[in-house]
Amino acid sequence: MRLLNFLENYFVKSEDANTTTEIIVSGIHIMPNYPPLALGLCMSYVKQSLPKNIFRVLPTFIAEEQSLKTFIQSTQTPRRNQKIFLFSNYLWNTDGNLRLSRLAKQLSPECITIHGGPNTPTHTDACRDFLHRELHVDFIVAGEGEETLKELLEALASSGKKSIHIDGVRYLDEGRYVETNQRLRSDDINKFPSPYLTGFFNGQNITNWEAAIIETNRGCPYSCIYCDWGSIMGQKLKEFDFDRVVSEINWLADRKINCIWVADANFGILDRDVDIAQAICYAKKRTGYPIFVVQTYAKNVKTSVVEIVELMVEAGLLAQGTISLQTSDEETLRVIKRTNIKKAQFDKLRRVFEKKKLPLWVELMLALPGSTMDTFKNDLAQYFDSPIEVFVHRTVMLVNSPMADPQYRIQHQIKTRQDGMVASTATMSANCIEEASAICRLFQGAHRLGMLRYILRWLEWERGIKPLDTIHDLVQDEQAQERFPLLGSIVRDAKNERNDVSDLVDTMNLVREDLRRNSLWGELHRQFLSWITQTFGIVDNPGLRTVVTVQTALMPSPGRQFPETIELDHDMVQWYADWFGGRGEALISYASSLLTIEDPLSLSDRIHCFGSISPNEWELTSALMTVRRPRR
Ligand code: B12
Repeated sequence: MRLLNFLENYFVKSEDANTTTEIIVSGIHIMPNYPPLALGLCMSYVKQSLPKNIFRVLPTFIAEEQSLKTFIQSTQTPRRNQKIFLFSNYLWNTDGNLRLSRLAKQLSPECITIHGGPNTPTHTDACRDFLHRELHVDFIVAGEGEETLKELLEALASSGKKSIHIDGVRYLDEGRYVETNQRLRSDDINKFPSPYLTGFFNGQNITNWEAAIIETNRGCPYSCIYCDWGSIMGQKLKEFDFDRVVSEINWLADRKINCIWVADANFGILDRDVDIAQAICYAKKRTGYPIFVVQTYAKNVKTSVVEIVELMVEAGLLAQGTISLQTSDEETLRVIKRTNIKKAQFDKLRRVFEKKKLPLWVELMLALPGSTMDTFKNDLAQYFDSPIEVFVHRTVMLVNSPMADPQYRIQHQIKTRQDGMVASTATMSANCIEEASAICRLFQGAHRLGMLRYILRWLEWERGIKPLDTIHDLVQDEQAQERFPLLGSIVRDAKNERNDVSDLVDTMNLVREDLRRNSLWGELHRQFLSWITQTFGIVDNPGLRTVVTVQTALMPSPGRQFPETIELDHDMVQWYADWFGGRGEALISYASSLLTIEDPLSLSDRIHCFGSISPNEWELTSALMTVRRPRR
C-alpha cells in the first residue's frame, strides 16, 4: 500500500516533464527486518551524483512478487522510462533475489537487472557460468559498488546496454562473456553518503528493523583463503569519518534498533575503535538501545579488544568476547593463508579475558583445506573443560573467496555440497568429515553441557587417555552403541546433522531432555563406566566410582531438593582443583568430603527444557564449576 501511494504521487507529478527517457532505479530487498546497507550506500551515492531530471533513484525497496508486479504496472507511464532493478546477493538471500530478478524480466523484458554483493560470482569461470545460467541478469558489479554503479548508470543512459567498458563489471554481450578491469577501491569512502544520515532509509518501516549494519572502516589486512570479506582482503583499511560513525550509532539508537551489526572485519584493530565502542555504550545509556552488538574482533592481542569487550560487558551490550581462531594447526594455517595470527598472541588474550573473568568464545572451523581429523581433534582438545566456549563452523566455500579459485580447489581437492559446505578435501574424506562432526557434537555434550566431563577428565588425568580420543573411540564403536542403548542414543544424536548454523555448537537437545525427564543419567554413566572399563581395561576403581556418582548428581533430573549435599569418599573438588592447577594426585588419595549442589535455573523440575542452553547452564552449580569458571 505504502509503495502504491508513493508511486502514484510520484509519477503523476513528473509525467509531463519532457520526452527524454527517464531512468528509474529501484532496489530489491527481501528481508525487511533489517536495512539493506549495501544498496542504500550505492543508491544514495548515485542519487547524489547523477542528474535528477534523468535518474529517479527510489528510496523504497521491493520485497516480494506482488509489490514487484505493482511497481511495474504503475510505472507504465507515457513518459518513456528505463527501469533498473538492483539486487544485493548474500548467502542468505540469493535464491530469493534470483526469483524476483527472473520475474522482473518476465514482466518487463526491457528492464535492466544489476546484481552485486559477496554472493554474486566474480571468479571468471563461475561468473561466466552464472551469467549463462541466469540470463535474466544483465550486469554484475564486482567488489565495492558505489563508483561502479554510478558509472554503469551513466553509461547506460548515454549509450544503452551495448559495449560497456567501465571497470568492475561483467555481462554477456550477445552471449559473449565480457569482464572489464578490476575496479580499485575508492580512496575516499567518505564521499559515499550515509543512507541513514541522508534520510534515504526514512521511507522504510524502521520499526520493523530488528538489527542494522554499520561500517566504521573497510578493508582487512589478512587474506584468509575461506573468507570473502567483501573482496577487500589483504588491503589497507579505509576509515569512515569518526563523526559520521557516531552519528549513525545515535541515529539507530534514537530509533530503538535492537541490534547493531558492526561490519568491520577486525573491530578493535584501530585505537579509535575503543571510542566507537564507547559511543555505542553512551547511546545505550541515553536511549536503552541497542540491546546487543554483533562484531568480529581484531585477532591480535591489541589491548583495545579487551577494553572494548570490558566496556560492552559493563554496558550489558555483550554477553561474551569472541576470538575467531579457526584452527591452531600451523600447517592448516599455512594452507589457508592465515599465518599471521599467532597462537601465542591468542593465548595472551585468553589469559587477559580469564584474569578479568570476561566470558570468551573461540571460533573454530571444521574441514578447512589442509586440516585433518587429528588437527581438528587437537583444536577441540585445547578447550575441553575450559571456561572458553567453542563455536564450530562447518567450512563453507564462499563463491568469491580465494578458496573458490579453480586452481586452489584442484590443489586441495575441495569438493562441496549443494549448500556450499565443504564435503571433502585432500586431507579429510567425506566419511572423515562426518565422523569429525559427530565427535564435535559429542564434544559439545561433554564440554558445553558437562554430560561426561568429569569421567573424561579422570581418564585423562589418571590414565593418560585423551578426552577427544575417548570420544572418537566411542563414535567409532558401533557394537557399543548396540550393547549400551543409552550410550548409543547420545552417539546417534551426535551423528544426526541439523541444518542450522549452531549444528556443531548447541547439540544434544533432544537426548539430554529425555535423559533429564526420565532421570536416566545414572544409567547412562553406568553404561559409560562399563564401556570404558571394557575398552581401556580399567579394573574397578573407587576414585572412578566417586567421579561417576558426582557426574550423575550434577545433571538436572526431577524430584530432588536443592541445595543437595552428597557425601564423597574422596574430595573430588580438591582433586579437580589440584589437577586444574597442574599438580593433582590420584583421587583415591584424597580424604572424604561433602559436595553441595544447587540448581539456580530450576532445570530439574521444569516440565520441559528443549530450548537452547547457554554454556555452563546445564551442569548444576557446585564448587567444581567455580574451579573452572571463577565467579565475576
Ligand atoms: C552484517 C553481516 C552479517 C549479519 C547479518 C546478516 C544479514 N542478514 O544481513 C549476521 C551476523 C547475521 C551474519 C551472519 C552470517 N554471515 Co555475514 N556478514 C555480515 C557483514 C559483516 C556485513 C555485510 C554488510 O552489509 N556489509 C557492508 C556492505 C556495504 O558491504 P558489502 O556487502 O560488501 O557491499 C558492498 C559491495 O559488495 C557492493 N554491493 C553489494 N551489494 C550490491 C548490489 C549492487 C546492485 C551493487 C551495484 C553493488 C553491491 O557494494 C557495497 C558497497 O561498496 C559481512 C562482511 C562485510 N563486511 O561485508 C559478512 C558476510 C556477508 N557474511 C558472511 C557469512 C558467510 C555469514 C554466515 C553464513 C556465517 C556463518 N557461518 O554463520 C552467517 C549466515 C547468516 C544467515 N542469515 O544465514 C559472508 C558472506 C559471503 C557470501 N558469499 O554471502 C561475509 C561476506 C563475510 C565473510 N566472511 O566473507 N552476517
